[in-house]
Amino acid sequence: MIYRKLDEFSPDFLWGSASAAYQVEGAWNEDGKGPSVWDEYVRIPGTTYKDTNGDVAVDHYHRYKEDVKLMADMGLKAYRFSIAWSRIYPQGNGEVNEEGLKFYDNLINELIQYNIEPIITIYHWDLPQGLQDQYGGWESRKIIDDFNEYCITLYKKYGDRVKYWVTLNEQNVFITHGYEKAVHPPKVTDKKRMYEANHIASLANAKAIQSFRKYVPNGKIGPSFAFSPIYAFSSKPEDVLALENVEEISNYWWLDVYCWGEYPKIAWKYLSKLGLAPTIEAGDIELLKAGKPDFMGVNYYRSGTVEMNPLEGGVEEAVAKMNTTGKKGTTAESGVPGVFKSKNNPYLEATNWDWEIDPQGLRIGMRRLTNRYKLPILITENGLGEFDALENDNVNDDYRIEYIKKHIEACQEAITDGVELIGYCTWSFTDLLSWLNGYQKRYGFVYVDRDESNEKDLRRIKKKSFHWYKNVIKTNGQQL
Ligand code: BGP
Repeated sequence: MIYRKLDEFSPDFLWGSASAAYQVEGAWNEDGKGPSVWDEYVRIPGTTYKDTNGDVAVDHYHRYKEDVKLMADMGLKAYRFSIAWSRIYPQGNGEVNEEGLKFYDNLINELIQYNIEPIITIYHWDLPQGLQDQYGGWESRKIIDDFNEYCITLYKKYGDRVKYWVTLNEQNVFITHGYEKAVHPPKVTDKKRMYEANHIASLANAKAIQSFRKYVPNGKIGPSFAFSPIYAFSSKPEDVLALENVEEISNYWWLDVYCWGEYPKIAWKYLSKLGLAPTIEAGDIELLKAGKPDFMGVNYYRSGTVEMNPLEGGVEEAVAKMNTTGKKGTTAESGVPGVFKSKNNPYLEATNWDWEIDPQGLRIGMRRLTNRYKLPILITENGLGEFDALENDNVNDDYRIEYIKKHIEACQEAITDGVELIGYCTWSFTDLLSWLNGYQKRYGFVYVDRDESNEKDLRRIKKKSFHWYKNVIKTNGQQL
């Protein structure tokens, strides 16, 4: 629809920003923290851009007060951050590390002092290495109880002050990257193991939500899903079928389980025929159905475009060669014969990392989610990763302003359409470590002076977008 007038953002709309522990904190082995799988993985030569790691990251662990002060200067309404499991339980289970709990306690209090709503992500990929060693991490059902214990510890400690909680960040990404594409730990390429580990993660998610009801009865909880709505490359029916295939296998496979406690029928049959569907034990479906979320967290960066891929002679590469250098056009084609083949969308510009820029895709995606699941949505991540140039202590990131502005407009259109949107968190507040792309792919409103080879002084410098977003918040989205 095209409207003459758009609905306004609600007065309590959460204008926020997000980060993740491993990408900002540093202090990787301080105050009793145990190693995570990422602390180990980054030490394997060649796994990350220029072998970067998060040992120091942007030193948020030591500078959180300065960072929160900057958030307060901006007038930020919400800050989404993750808790490092191995700060709380150094081995993943067993004894609690009080110093770890204290760090997040201080951070939460600091945020509340400035009226910034804390949004906790319980798990943003940094699994304690101890659990990987003890029983293979997400591949063992033992993790369901350990994750639940960890969650309960957090609920008891912070549930009095924190209303919004995110369970798993991008289960669809950490599972596919970890067990199919082998670009995240534990660096496995085995689809059967992937679908089994994924089912276990879904059960852990559901159990954590079930416990939440008991310990934080007035809170709101949901997972964050990496959502790319899919388009057909042409109006040819077989291309539309390819779109349906990818929605089934790459989106509904997770979303239906979160929201309905059921796997999508067509994808289930297809994966069963290939012997890839996960093992369902007695009680699993009941647990999934008992762990429904209050909202759907959406991490949106781009849409996807596909056409049909022939069974014989089609593109075989299930995993696109990723562009981790910022050299435009270095992403290779991917596809599954008989299912889909990825295409560049000729109507969309892409970033230097080949991510299509598509604000209407966000609106389309949120409408699809609303129609199918009828849940409120919290945008838990959206932003532009680009090279930034620091000149005379200024960063003129007009391209980032343009990107975020267009996506906020799409949010307002979606609200006018009838999407119930709780808030919008940009990725990210300060610059931070990009898992595979080092420090040169920047997302923040605040520049952090460091690069891959030199930690420099880690000074914080407000970019042009900082001042722009400050005004967006001040006018509750009326001035973009
Ligand atoms: C999401 C992750 C974030 C963040 C973001 C940007 O998938 O949840 O942690 O990294 O993507 O991605 P990248 O750093 O690869 O550009």
